Order: sequence, then C-alpha cells, then structure tokens
Amino acid sequence: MSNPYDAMWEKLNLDLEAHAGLLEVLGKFYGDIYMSQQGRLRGMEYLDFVLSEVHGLRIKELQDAKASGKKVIGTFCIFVPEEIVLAAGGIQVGLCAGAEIGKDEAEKVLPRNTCALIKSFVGFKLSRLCPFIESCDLIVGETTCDGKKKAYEIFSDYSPVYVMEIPQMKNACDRDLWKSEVLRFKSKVEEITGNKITAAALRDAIHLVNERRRVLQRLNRLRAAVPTPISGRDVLLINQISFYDDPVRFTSKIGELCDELEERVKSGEGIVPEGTVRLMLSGCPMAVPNWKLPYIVESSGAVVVGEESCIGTRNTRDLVEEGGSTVDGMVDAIVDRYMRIDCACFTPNTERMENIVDMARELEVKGVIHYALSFCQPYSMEAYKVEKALSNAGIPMLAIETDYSMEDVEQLKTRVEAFVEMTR
Ligand code: BJ8
Repeated sequence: MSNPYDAMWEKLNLDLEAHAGLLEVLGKFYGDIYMSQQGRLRGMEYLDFVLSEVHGLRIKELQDAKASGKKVIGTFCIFVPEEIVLAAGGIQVGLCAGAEIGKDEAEKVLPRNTCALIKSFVGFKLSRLCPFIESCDLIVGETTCDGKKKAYEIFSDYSPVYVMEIPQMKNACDRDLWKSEVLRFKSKVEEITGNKITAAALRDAIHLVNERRRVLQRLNRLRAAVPTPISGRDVLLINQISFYDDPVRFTSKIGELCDELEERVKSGEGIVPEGTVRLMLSGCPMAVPNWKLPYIVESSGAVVVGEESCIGTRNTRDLVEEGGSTVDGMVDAIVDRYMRIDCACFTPNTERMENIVDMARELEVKGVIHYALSFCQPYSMEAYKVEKALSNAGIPMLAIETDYSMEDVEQLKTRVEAFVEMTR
C-alpha cells in the first residue's frame, strides 16, 4: 500500500520497500510496548503522534525548512552544542539509532564486535532507511569512543561528516582544547549556514535549549513522586523525542504534560500497584526504538524512575549560564556547561560515580540496573566502578550487557526478575 510520503522518501533516496517494512515493525513494536500501558497521561497522545509521524511530518518540516534556506545538522552525541546551530539559524537533529534492521549491511564495513548503536546508524545509512540522515546538510561526529571515531571515517565515504575533538580528561588544557573545538565548530556552522552568529541570536539559543532542559528537569522532579505517576517507558520516549522535535513546540507540549502530571501527583494517583519496586537505569543511551530493557523491567514487578544516561539526565542536568552579553562570554558559558558531561569516555570519571549515587539516593530507588551495549568498552568497564560506588552507598546494582536483538529477552527477564525480588 502506498504512503502519502512516498514521493518525499523517494526523493531522499530511501529504499521504499525496506523502509515500509521498518515502519510496520516499528508500529507493531510501539503498539505492544506503549499502547498496552494503562493509565497513561493524556499528554502522551502528543508523543504518540510525533512518533507515528517521525519519518513523515517531521521530515516534511525539515524539507520545508531546507527549501526556505535553513540547514539541517545531524549529530550522534550530546557534546555537540545545539546552541551554536540554533544561533546560526540551523536545525539540529539527533541521529543515534536503536534498531538492528541495517545490521547485515553495517557488518559488511564494520567488525562484528562493534556496539549496536554504531552498527545501527551505519546500517541505516547503507540500507537507505533513515530520512533524517538523508535530510542533513552536515553530519557531526565526535572523538568520544574509538568505535564511533573510526566509524565516522567510514561514514564520511557516504555523507558529509565533520568531526569535533572531545577531550578525554578535565584539566585546564582539556578545557582549552574544548574551547578551541567549540570555536572551530562555530566557524564551520557559520560557513554552512551562511549566517554569522550574533550575541543576540546566541543569547536566544542558549535560553531556548535551557528551556527545553528545564521542562525535562521538571518532568524528572514530578516523576520521582511516590506513588510513581508515569512509567519509565513514557519518560524515556519523551527524552528520545527531545532530540528530533522542534524545540519550541516540544517544550510547550511537555510543559502541558507536566501540568497534567502535577495534578496527578497532587491527587496521589500512581500508575503502578503498591509495592512495585523503584529502580533506576544507568549507562549507555537508548535511542528510538530501543525500549527493550525498560519494557522488561516494567513487566517484572518494577518501575523505572530515572535514567542516568545521555537520553536522560546526563543531557538535561546542567544548564548553560544565562546573562552573557558578548559572543565570547557566551561561548565560555557553553564550554563550561559541556565540560560537565560525565560520559564514560572521560578518565577518571569520578563525577559520574557521584552523580549516580546522588541520583539513586534522591529517587529512593531499591537498586540500579547498569546497562552497557555489548562491545561498548567505556560503559562496560566503568560498570565495575559504578558498582563499587553504589555498594559503598548500600545500593545494589545489576550489570547488564546486551544489544538490539530480541534473542536474549527471556534470559534478561529472568535476571531482572531475580534482581527485583532480591531488592524487595
Ligand atoms: S556523551 S555516552 S552520546 S559518546 S554505546 S557508541 S560509547 S561503544 S554513545 Fe555517547 Fe556522547 Fe558519551 Fe553520551 Fe561508543 Fe559505547 Fe557504542 Fe556509545
């Protein structure tokens, strides 16, 4: 059956047949995992709509913006400062992918022992399945883990790629390096968009991105209530969509959802039965449609009340200081804010341990599930330190390594159920 967006997707050189298959699987998966939930907030209808139109209406918006002269910049990491792109009149979209559909194609150019996230974005490109990638005027990579770093070299054979160097430590010389990289990125964005960044535009962009972070911080405060007023799956979806949607619209819609959530919290209404175990997830980012682990957890007698992840609090915890009046001063504020990101690519990464323990205590969780994608060295190695820090705080942790396949679902469920029982 043809789709009203077929002509647009064809123009973007997508493989229409394979893409239709992807949308069908995605729709079914979403129905099983999301629409089967009871007591969802009315505000989630907006998220359902955005997801159902993620390759349709949102792509159409991007195409219309491009036709009016705007540039679209794709990213894979929360280190890329969106404030710079917005200040230059561009649009930034997240390209991390959470499906294994292009895996076979990816494995033709990447070693099999590469993490699923990398295989997914390379596979999406090689299989011509992602209209976001195909809409980008520039794709920004970064030197975080070795896998991503080397994958961008291959990716650049197929798309225009620009790579930012990310420091691996947090000394004064690392901050200097990062500032020079932010400035280099600013020049690149100005060149691509043809717009010189002014102080007024940068001030507005900083405020806009901060507003989106603030609304997500509000959501995190409200979801922490007892009884739990919203599922972890729904909050993960909101965080995932924050990387695709128009920031002004998203912030306003999530603000409305938070108003509804606040009413629910005031009335003491929860969405899980009394005695449901509160858990927190920590580790690698979970990109759309990677809902596997939260679904397993939430069908095993527990509820997820926090995600210590880049598609979670790592992306929203810190704001850029507002109030700067010069471009240089605001660039410094951006540099400082992004240097606080506690990705496992840093060494040492003690802030992450402190943040995880603080978060687990504040959320009063019974335990933490540490999630690492198979072959992700930074996160799977750091799990040892995380477990030690949590154990010192008297909080149990379960370390899980998995990928995007469904083959291990039963085995993971058994382990998660045992962990939930143990924490009771
Ligand atoms: S700031 S977490 S978004 S790098 S899972 S590709 S680390 S092998 S995603 Fe990340 Fe930026 Fe860090 Fe966040 Fe490599 Fe690990 Fe794969 Fe990963």
